[in-house]
Amino acid sequence: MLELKVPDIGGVEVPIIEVHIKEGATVRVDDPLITLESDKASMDIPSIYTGTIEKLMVKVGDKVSQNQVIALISQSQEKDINVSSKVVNEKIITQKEELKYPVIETLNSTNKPNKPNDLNNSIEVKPAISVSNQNIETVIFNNVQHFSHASPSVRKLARELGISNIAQVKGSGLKNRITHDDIKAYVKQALQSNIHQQTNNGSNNSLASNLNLIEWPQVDFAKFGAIEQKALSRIQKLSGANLHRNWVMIPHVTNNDEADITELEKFRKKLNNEDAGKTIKITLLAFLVKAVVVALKKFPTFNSSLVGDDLILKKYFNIGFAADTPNGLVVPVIKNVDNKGIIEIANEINDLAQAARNGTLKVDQMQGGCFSISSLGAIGGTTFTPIINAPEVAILGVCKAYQKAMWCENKQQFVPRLTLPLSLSWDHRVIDGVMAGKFNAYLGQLLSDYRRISL
Ligand code: CAO
Repeated sequence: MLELKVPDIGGVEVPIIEVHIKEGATVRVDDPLITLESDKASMDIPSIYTGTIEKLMVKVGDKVSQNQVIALISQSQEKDINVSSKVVNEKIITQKEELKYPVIETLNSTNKPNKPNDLNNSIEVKPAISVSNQNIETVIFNNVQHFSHASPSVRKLARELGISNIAQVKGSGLKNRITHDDIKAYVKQALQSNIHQQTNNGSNNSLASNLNLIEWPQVDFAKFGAIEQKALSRIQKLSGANLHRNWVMIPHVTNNDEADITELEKFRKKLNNEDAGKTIKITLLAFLVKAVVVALKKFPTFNSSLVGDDLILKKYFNIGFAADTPNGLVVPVIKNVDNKGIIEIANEINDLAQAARNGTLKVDQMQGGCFSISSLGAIGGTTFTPIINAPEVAILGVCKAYQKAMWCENKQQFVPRLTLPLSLSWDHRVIDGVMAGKFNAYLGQLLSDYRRISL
């Protein structure tokens, strides 16, 4: 029985991050036994014997130093391929050489090998590694094709990018060796299919972990003054998670435009005066909902959802509207708006907003939306960026109408016109700027002269 020991690694204790062998397994010369990783580098410790691992003496997380026994091995009769301590110096090795000899490389280097330090021949295990005087700055390319298929730096990159099993990565290098580019291509593909999957099933997987962001700032606010801690409501947590996903996943663009609603507002007031005390108040929102549906019919792409590489174009017209409730934001949906008149829509807005505020909104009253409207008109503002309500592809934000001085050709003077700011956010994967501009302009035309709705 022979001992497989840690070679000279520079007089330091280094943690084991991977153990490549198990008891009973057969290893060959140059097969990696364990991988060590310091702050600066990772390295494989290769076997110098061919045989069967009888006893494994270490585990992941153990800190090891020179001469520590990694495993006991019973040597097979197969003649060991002598591990050459020859290191390829000061030249870029050929592919043939690369297979034969270990190459020393710093973690931050490109493919060009660095000049190695001298190998320490006094240790029992003939090392296929080299160390600097102060720190482990070097790693070995260990090209035993039948085992690891990848250098330590490639494996380190894989670990950093969250690949738990490097065997899943297809190697494009010599003898299927996995390269840095293979790792990057694998991660890119995984990310793309993850995004597709999330688009398809609306799941809220943590993309953030893939974004490699720095940590969120931890602040002791009480250090700076009095504070009160209050838990978010259930609705805030739910809507917040949805809004966050939508903001991160959808490339938003917002077009701002205006509509002259002077005549529409006169008409609305007239209707409300006629019906005063009889039925529900007809709100501007009801007119907006109806006008949006006419615009959706003219621009069907706005009434779609992106599923993988396909657009699902909807032939029904369900419009959601953001309702502010004491517990947070909800979006009730008015179904089949194209079959409803303004008064019916106004009634439904009233009922749904009431239910939203009472907390009695049913799940199906918030489902099936095609397009949403967020109206802050009663409050104020000039423009804002509404967040698209996935899987919808656009949303209309409305701010407070104001009197704008408009040049009147006939009268050759400025006249006050009630002007409604329209902020249209759209998904740039589905809609382009020209189409969005046209949609907003068309909506403006409809609101400016509501007779166009019936055309
Ligand atoms: N410009 C000027 N005034 C407006 C207006 C606009 N764009 N929109 C509404 N108003 C006025 C109305 O005319 C009404 O005034 P009168 O009582 O004098 O007629 C007043 O504001 C109240 O509006 P309303 O009763 O007509 O309600 P609404 O249809 O505007 O809104 C609802 C209903 C449910 C959308 C609203 O109550 C609400 O919850 N809004 C908040 C939406 C929200 O939270 N959006 C942000 C989402 S992102 O966080």
